[in-house]
Amino acid sequence: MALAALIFDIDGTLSETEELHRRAFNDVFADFGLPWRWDVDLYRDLLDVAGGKERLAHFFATHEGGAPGLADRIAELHAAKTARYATLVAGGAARLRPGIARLMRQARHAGLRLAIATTTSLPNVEALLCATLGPGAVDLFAVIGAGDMVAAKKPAPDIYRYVLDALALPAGACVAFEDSSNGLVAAHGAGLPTLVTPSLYTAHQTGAGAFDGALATLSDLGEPGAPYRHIAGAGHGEDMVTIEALERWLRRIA
Ligand code: XBP
Ligand code: MG
Repeated sequence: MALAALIFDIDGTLSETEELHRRAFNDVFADFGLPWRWDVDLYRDLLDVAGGKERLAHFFATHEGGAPGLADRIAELHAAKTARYATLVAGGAARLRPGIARLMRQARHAGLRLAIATTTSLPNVEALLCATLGPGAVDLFAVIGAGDMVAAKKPAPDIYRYVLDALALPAGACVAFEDSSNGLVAAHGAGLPTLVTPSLYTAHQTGAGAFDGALATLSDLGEPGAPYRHIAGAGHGEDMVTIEALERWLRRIA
């Protein structure tokens, strides 16, 4: 089946945004006079719960005997966090990971469609695309599936199914790009061949058996003169993810 679309996760895949999410959560805790500051180790564990609102609810329910009254203020705290995140991103705090802009450009020239399938809220997607790919970048994407557009977040496959429905394409005509095991499970649940580029917060998941079944697991997508490091699956002995390489790797598993 011919390759027709690339579907990208946002956080950790397009950019190392989780550090900015963590900062935004902590800034909001401080603004609201709340005692918590999430450090890197705690946040890595909290990322097992996909979605900022769900993460806050989980934290409030499981830490320091719960946080009376706060369960009712999650929407308010999360809205403030989303605004803070957008300010950080608009200020230039996020950069695309290696190879992302190059591969997107190549895909568009080849007539492929681009899509997003993410747990993060839509304003975060818009802020990141605008800051990294330029104003109007949202229009480069045929479909953006984000946040609460589906009831069940990753690792449920719902957001990928939503995007496939909107693209009106079978999973076999697409490749998903993910950075986490939650994301891989979600993409696989929708039947998508998936390329994994582990990120700062998911590198610890790169053990034996991790990312099993991924089309390829690579350090990043590679740039001219800055090859990716091959971790598992397809792409051994090569240096950059290109449309030609993806088509070749897909033929091998067809
Ligand atoms: C990313 C997430 C998101 C962000 C926060 O998961 O879990 O929740 O951390 O975004 P993935 P919101 O990369 O697998 O989509 O606070 O807007 O939910
Ligand atoms: Mg991710």
